[in-house]
Amino acid sequence: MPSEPGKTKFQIDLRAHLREQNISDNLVHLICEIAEASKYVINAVRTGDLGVAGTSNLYGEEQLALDVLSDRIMRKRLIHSGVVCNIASEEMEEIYQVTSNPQGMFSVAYDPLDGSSLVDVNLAVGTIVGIYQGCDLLQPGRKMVGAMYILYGPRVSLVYSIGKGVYEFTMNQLMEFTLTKEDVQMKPSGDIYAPGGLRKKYTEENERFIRHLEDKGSKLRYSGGFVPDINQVMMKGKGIFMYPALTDSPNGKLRLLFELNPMAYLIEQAGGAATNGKIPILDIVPDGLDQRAPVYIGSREDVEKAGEFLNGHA
Ligand code: FDP
Repeated sequence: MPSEPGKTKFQIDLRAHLREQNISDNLVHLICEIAEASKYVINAVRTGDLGVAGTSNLYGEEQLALDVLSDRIMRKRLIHSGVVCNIASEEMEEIYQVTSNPQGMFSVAYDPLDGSSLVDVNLAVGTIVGIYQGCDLLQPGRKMVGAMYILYGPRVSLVYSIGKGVYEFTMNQLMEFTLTKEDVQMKPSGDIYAPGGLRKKYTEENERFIRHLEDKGSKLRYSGGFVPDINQVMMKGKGIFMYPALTDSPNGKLRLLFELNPMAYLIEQAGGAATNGKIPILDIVPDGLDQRAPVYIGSREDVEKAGEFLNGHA
């Protein structure tokens, strides 16, 4: 990959890198706008009031909960980007139409602040984004043209793919995203597992799968934040995250459009896999914005093994 004159490859910033990817100017613009929005989200996370919607500040103005504020930041940026057709967010009940003309436009499904219940205990949270060409958001995730997440941890990192591998950028002291990892790849199997959900509500099949992971020497590595937990699996290049069906919630907890599809797209691009136990997450045809699904995502062989346990073949 050619570098900007005077810069080594790993100092290249997001915009310069995207311009080298042979994609439309609109898509470059969109990804950069989302990256810009994330700078305001991280500022809100670092300095904002902690999830006290409905309370007033010193001036008697109503305070917004951080997830609501993050949603407004993202939505405003997307609306004014000039390249977005439809927007769906975990914080909105309906699709927000910016324009009905799909020409050269993209639609975006996002979770502005995933894991917001972790902010008050100062754990890592993130923004998750899926990008579709045109105006249709209710398509299988495999139709996405790009996906990304921004992780607000001790450092801020942005991990994206437009179907040409997975790249990680990290925010520097000037609040620019510069390339820190390219062509992120998952190993076929790993020794980390991150299991969401209350274990006493696991089905017998999931219980047996967990015991299998423990027997093979996998270590528990679960923070309770989907973005940092996936980031760990992806950047260590091994292991599995799961949020299974529970006895009282057969579709698990995590949402297909806002959480699972973007992460499944990124993990598949890194050579991993993501399934609901029956079919790949990216092949699920969504029947609504709020659709949920069980998920097993990470190293390919570990995800396949989950399927074997769930389908009684193990
Ligand atoms: P949160 O409720 O804190 O917003 O989907 C949201 C999410 O967090 C994910 O980030 C996380 O993986 C999951 O829920 C955690 O759920 P459990 O506490 O049930 O494990």
